[in-house]
Amino acid sequence: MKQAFIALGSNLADPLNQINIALAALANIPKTQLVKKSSLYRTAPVDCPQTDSDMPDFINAVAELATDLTPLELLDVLLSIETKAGRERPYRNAPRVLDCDLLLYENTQITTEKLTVPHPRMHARGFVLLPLFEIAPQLSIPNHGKISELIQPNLYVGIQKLES
Ligand code: PH2
Ligand code: MG
Ligand code: MG
Repeated sequence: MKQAFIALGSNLADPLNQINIALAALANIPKTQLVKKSSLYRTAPVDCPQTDSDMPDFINAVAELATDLTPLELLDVLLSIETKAGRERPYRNAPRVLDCDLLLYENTQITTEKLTVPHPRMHARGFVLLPLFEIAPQLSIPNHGKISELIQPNLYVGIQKLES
């Protein structure tokens, strides 16, 4: 089976509940096992068009999967999980009930219109790196090196790990 990492995020319609439902949905993907899941994190919005005061905080988490699906098959399943949660896309980085991003698939690099792996902004985002580091401290990210070296003090700003 292949190793894949997924980032989950929500800041609408009871985000804590949305992320727990999404984790359960990941555990039910065909030909796939949920290997690990991170804690849930409450995170301040990053790169969102509304001012931070209007924009609700996110709940974020990361999961490790073992899968026999191809990256594009997995992407389609993730998009269907988002759709089932009621995801709409009114504009870029709009508030969302569920965002389900394929971060990494083995050590492969993919650049197509539909899919870019590693996820192009993951190496600079605390809301991805901190939960990812929690479950995979030895990980290396193609083109960006060891996750342990990407973790910098500034990434913790605006991020709170929730007790499980
Ligand atoms: N997702 C984004 C943009 N900004 N900020 C936080 N805190 N969490 C997210 O999941 C997030 C974001 C685009 O997908
Ligand atoms: Mg995203
Ligand atoms: Mg997305």
